[in-house]
Amino acid sequence: MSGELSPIDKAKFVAARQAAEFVESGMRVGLGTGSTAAWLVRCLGEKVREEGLRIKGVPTSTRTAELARDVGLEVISLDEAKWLDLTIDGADEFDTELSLIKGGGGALLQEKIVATASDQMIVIADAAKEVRMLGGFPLPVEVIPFGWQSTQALVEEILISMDVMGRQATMRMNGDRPFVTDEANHIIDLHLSRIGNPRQLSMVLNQIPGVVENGLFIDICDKVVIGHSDGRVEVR
Ligand code: ABF
Repeated sequence: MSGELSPIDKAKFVAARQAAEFVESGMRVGLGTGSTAAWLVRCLGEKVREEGLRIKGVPTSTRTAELARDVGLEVISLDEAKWLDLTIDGADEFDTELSLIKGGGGALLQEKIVATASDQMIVIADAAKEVRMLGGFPLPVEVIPFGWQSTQALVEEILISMDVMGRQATMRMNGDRPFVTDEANHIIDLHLSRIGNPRQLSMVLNQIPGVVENGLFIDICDKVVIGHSDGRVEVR
């Protein structure tokens, strides 16, 4: 399945393969989005076909749902599952407290809903995703389309009042149109460089009426499986 991989893909693959070992028959499993999570879905597909693993998967995006079905996983909705044993997903950044930035792939809302409806969340990532302080990766904020420019102005005002480093907020685009999420919303990316107090920033952002959710995942992740390009894997 893995063939000849680039160093970064090898790191993602070994993390995903290791994390797949935490999945047991009978589990309801949240399936993340992104290239690392795609490796996980393929590894689980292989286990279903070759080892008789029986699981029900709840995808966090239409992309992941398609891939999961293609590799032979049984796919159900979160409403059908109601609660999950485990979610495994990628991340854009993680720190020593296992706080995360997610949403670079545009699926943060479903990812957060699925992860918080799970007994356990495991993040799979290549070693380059580890940071001392979150914020180098632009923080995605999902906003409803109605009045998004007013919402963006409010977000910018709040960043100024919080004295957060780097205050640029940009609408994510898809060609010449705003990017549209699976939930028909838009995403504003915050270019902050460093986020000194992620918990406070997350709470303040989510109080703005047009904001649906933001990409800071705090106290959600239980474990990180880190893949290295030489094939080593660390679990924290
Ligand atoms: C999802 O995919 C996201 O929350 C995160 O933005 C992204 C990570 O992508 P990749 O695994 O391709 O680096 O997990």
